[in-house]
This record gives sequence, structure tokens and C-alpha cells, in this order.
Amino acid sequence: PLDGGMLFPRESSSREVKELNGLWDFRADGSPNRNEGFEKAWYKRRLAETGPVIEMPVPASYNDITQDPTLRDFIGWVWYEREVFVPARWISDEGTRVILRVGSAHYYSIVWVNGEKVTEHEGGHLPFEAEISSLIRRDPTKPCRITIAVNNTLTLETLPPGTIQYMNDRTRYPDGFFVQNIYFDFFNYAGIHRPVLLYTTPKVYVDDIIVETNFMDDTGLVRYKVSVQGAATATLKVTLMDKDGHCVASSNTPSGVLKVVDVKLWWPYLMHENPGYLYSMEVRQHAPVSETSTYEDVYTLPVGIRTVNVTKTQFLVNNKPFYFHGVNKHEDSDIRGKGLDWALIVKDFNLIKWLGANSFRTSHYPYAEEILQMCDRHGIVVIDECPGVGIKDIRSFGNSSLSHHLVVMDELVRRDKNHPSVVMWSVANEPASEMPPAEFYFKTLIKHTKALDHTRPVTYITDSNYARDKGAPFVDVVCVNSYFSWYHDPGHLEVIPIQLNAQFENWYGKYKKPIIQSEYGADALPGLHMDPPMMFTEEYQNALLQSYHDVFDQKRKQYVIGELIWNFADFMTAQAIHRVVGNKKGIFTRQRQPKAAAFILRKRYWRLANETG
Ligand code: GCB
Repeated sequence: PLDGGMLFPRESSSREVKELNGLWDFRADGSPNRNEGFEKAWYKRRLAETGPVIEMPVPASYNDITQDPTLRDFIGWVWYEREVFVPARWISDEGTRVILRVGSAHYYSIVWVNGEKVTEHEGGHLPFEAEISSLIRRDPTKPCRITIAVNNTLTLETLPPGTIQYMNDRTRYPDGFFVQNIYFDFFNYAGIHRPVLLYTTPKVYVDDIIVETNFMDDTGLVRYKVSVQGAATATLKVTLMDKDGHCVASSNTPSGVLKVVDVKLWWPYLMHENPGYLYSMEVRQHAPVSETSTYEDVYTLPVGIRTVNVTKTQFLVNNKPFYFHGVNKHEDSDIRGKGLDWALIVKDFNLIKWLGANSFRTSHYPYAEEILQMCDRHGIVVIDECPGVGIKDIRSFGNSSLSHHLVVMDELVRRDKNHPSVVMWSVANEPASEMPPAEFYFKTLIKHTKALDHTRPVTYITDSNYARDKGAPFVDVVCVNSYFSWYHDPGHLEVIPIQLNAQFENWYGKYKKPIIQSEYGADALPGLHMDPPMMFTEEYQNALLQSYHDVFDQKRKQYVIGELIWNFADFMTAQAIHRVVGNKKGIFTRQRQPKAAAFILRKRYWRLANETG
């Protein structure tokens, strides 16, 4: 069980938010054992007093910001620091809690405030926070100095996993040489990737809200549970409002079911003329402080009312068959790496809607909450994936890896449980699921996830053989990746109809579960042309996609319930002989300009929307 609900920080009449984005002082610890920062306790003084610092933007990956190749490929601890003035009224009012929150930092983080450790966190894609109220009250005249050390080292027990390999042959490698091996295909960008902020709540506060929605005929049902922290007794008022701010249901108990007459359901994009309809659930809580005053806290949660169900052959949203025609993405762009960037986020949504895509998978880690909130508003359906990518080594199936994986699912479900856009959890991508320990591993992991959230189906994405995969018995939907005529039979497009048909028939024959083609694609260098098509040209990417689509069209009327292209956009990877400055399977370039394939998909997705929507 985790500590606290970690509701997304929102301003309200009782809560303030102060963003700490911008330039922070920064230093990478390049000492041979990467430990100088701890030995010399850099957090005790200003970072600039313990050595040279550079300016580093937050949020952003640090890798591509400078001209220094050692920083791009740095492995170990980097140190961030920033001083901030906390508003005097936050300090003087003892009834105010002040919380420091990091949206995400990759991979392991330790946080100090004025030299005192306030929290540490493992995992690069989920938020963490610490209450710092008493600390900042100790010396209200001083600015508050926030130090965050972040380590990107991956081991067999991290998610994603990796190994550190020391090269001790001095005839071939320089002294102290080591490399980070990874088993996944994207650059291991690091740093503070999402906003850092301070926010306040009253001492008695709304700590968590859980909603589960359903409907019967025209009546929406919102089952909710509010947890309040800081007081034994508090009075609550829960009000559900429609888009125009009219109250449609209310209650004054901490849990219950709100009934909404003439409900406006949350529908996916293109399935309804008014997709992404959100109600607002205002939770207003009062707790007496003294005879004359009370603490009041107000938190407003967007709520979409919808259901999700899976049958042997269909994925149902609001009891209507939903066909996933969409993309796999990455959080990735020039210069900022995996840093959250609003211009990029909005551009990507505009491209998704231009394509007529109705869904994406958060390959291969949880994306920023800000992105899921946009999905809620626009009706873009999400398969929410945890960072379980690259579980290839048998040692990554061990007990401590599994227990960490369970905690990551705890954190992911805690964070994303209330998003109507999230319709399914993916617990992993392309694990070595044919290995013997995979059976227990996935059985346990999926059972755990279902216990956390009984309302959503659970899957993981497989590229192993249907006859040998050991986790597939436990998933609700089979998600298969395949790269026919790319990694297998390269250049031979003619194999696709046979091999793809066999893939679907084998999986369905064995498991009788609906199938999503969760990845397929080909690299294409924009502007490279050949006819007849050759690999890496735009023509080959087009031809390959079209061959896949022909098979999808036969099977989607039976049990194939979705197709997600690999990938929405080109993205950075580690340097390797099969990667030319990154993975080029995007239908858009990394700068979000269309390749020829984007127009093929656009035509297809709009046609599918009209046929299935
Ligand atoms: C896959 C992986 C994805 C890779 C892709 C590729 O199967 O899931 O992370 O980027 O193939 O292009 O190799």
C-alpha cells in the first residue's frame, strides 16, 4: 500500500500551485565512482559553492542540451539545484501544508530541502512528492534550497532493466571504462522530465478520490470514494456538475453512488459527435479547527462516464464495439528529449486528430498526466503501459524484480485510475515470455493489477510465439507485435499475407481472445525513394503498411480489434548499426512532418472511423 493519494495538483479556492520550471543549477558527478556528491555532501551547501555548475532547463532531458558528448552519454548521478522564495503567507499560516512535487525524474531520485533529505524515489515515469511544511518554517527568512540528485543507471532489477558492463581489458579500453547495456529500443534520456512544483493544501485535506462509472439506460452511475487526511471528523459535500456548471447530482457522504439523469457519456473521438464529455466532481470538505474557524479544502476532478468490457471477439466502450485505429508514441523530441513540452503535446494531438486516429498506447512507459488529461478531453483512447520494457534476461524475472514491478503498478494505477481515456493496462512490452519463470511472473503481475482495478482489462504486449508464450493465458486481450518483411524476410513483402494471417489464426485459435496488432511498421528515411520499393524508402513503408492493412480488413470483422502503427514519429535510440540517428519507423519525422505513409494512414483511419464509428 502506498502512502497518500497523489492527486494531480490543481489550483482551487483552497490550493495554490507554484511552478519551479525554468533554469536550475546543474552538475554531473564525473568522479570515477560517481560518488563524490555524496562523499562531499553537495546537498549541504549551494551547489555552486562545491564546484562548477551550468544552467539546465527543467523540465528537459539533460542529454542533448550541451555540446558535451560525455554529458549526452553520461551514466551516474547528476545534481540539480534551485532556490525558491516560498510566499510568506504559506509559512505563517500553520494551517497550510506545503508539498514539493516532481512530475517525474529518470531514474532514481533523492531530494533535499535546505540540506535535509525529504524523499527518494525509484522509477523514471511517475510522480513523487514530499511535504515540506515544517522544514520551511524553521527559518522563514531564508530562501528554500531544493536539491535533486538523479541517477539514470539501469540494472536487472530496475524497470526498464539494463546492465552495467565494465571493460577491464586495458589494451582495448581506457581506464575505468564501462557501458550501460539496455534491452529496449529508445534512448535512455535522463534528468527531470516533468514539472517540479510546490503546492498547498489545508491541514485537513482531500487526499484521494476514486471514481468508477457505469450507466443504466439514460442514467449515469458514478461510484466514488473520497479519503480525507488530517482530521477524524470532516464534513463533505460532493457535487457533480455538467459542462455548463449545472449541478446534476450531489451527496454529503465520503463514498456513494451519484445518479445522473439523461447522462452524457464519455465517447471516444470519432465515435460520437461530442467525444470526451467530462463532468466535474467538486469535493468540498470542512473540518473544524476551533469554535470559530474551519479548514476548507476544495478539489475538482474531471469525470467521464463510460464503461469498458471485453468479449471473446470485441472490445466494448459503452457496450458498443470499439476498434483501435491509432498509434504507438514516445515522449521524444529534438533538444528536450523526454522533457514535457506543451507546444509538442498540442502539436501531437493535432496530428493525431488530423490522422483520424482514435487511440494510442503509451509505449513504453507512463506518459505525463497532462497528456492523459488531454486524452480525456479529446476522447483519445489510451492503453496505459508501465515501464516493463526489455524484460529479456532471465534474472529480470526474479523476486525482487517482480516486487518492484508490483509497486510500479501500484503507483501507475494510483495515478491514472480516474482517467476515462485509459481503457486498458499494459504491464509489459515484449518480455521474454517464453521463459519458464514468465508464467508465475505474469500470473502474479496481472492478478495484482486486476486487484488494484477491477474495471479495466489487463494485457501485455508480446512478440513471442503463440505456442510458447507463458503469460498469454492471463491477459484479457492478446496484443501482438510483428515485423514481417522487415526483421524477418527483409525485403519480401509477399510473405505478409501468409504470415500475418497465420499469426492471427494461431493466436485466436489457441486463446479465443480478441487481438490487437500492437506494433507493425518499417523504417523510412524521409525523401528516400525507390520504385519498385526497397527497404528504408517511403515507398517500402507504404507498401508494407498496405499489405498489413489488407489482412486487418479481413480479420477485423472477426476478432481483430485494433491496429497501432509503429510509430507515430521517428525517435532517438542508442547508437547501433541498425539505427541511423534513431528509429525511423515514424509516419512523421521527429520534427512532426509527414512522410508519405502519414497520408495512407490518414485515408485509412478516416475510412475506418466512418465504417466502425
Ligand atoms: C519493437 C519494440 C519497439 C521497437 C520496434 C523496432 O518490437 O517494441 O520498442 O522500437 O520493435 O522498431 O524495432
